Amino acid sequence: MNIEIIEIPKIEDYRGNIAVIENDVVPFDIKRVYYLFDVPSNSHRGGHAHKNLIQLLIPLSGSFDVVLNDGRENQIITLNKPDKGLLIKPTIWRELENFSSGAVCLVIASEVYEEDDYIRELDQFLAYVNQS
Ligand code: T46
Repeated sequence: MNIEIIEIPKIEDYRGNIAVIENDVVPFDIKRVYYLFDVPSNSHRGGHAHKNLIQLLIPLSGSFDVVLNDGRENQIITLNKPDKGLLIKPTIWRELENFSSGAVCLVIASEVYEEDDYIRELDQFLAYVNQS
């Protein structure tokens, strides 16, 4: 599946840690940053795929599961370390669930927000990946 775990470089010392994301950490120019917070534990986010967008998801705090489907296989990745992010390339269906209390998901994105880039129906996504 077209995903990758990215290690975010960090500087550790007795005062705590700093993780730094510059452009060389992600394989795209950063165009947008957003974050999910105050997510109820029974909530599901995502439930769509992107045609072109590449994103890096980072659990800044707490944990959550990312359920992935590329049209051929499913995979579940638990994100729970703020120095490990999940890179999701285009045409992968994603759902985010099992948010722990206080979880914060930072997302670094390759494009600005564009609704036309979303495929929000699973059957349309499966038709889209099976035609290409
Ligand atoms: C993704 C997961 C991890 C904007 O106006 N600008 C934005 O940059 C974003 C991300 C959203 N919105 C609007 C669009 C909807 O009216 O905010 C509303 C909620 O968005 P959505 O239902 O897409 O939220 P999630 O959490 O299901 O998905 C978001 C991202 O959209 C998506 O790319 O991969 O987080």
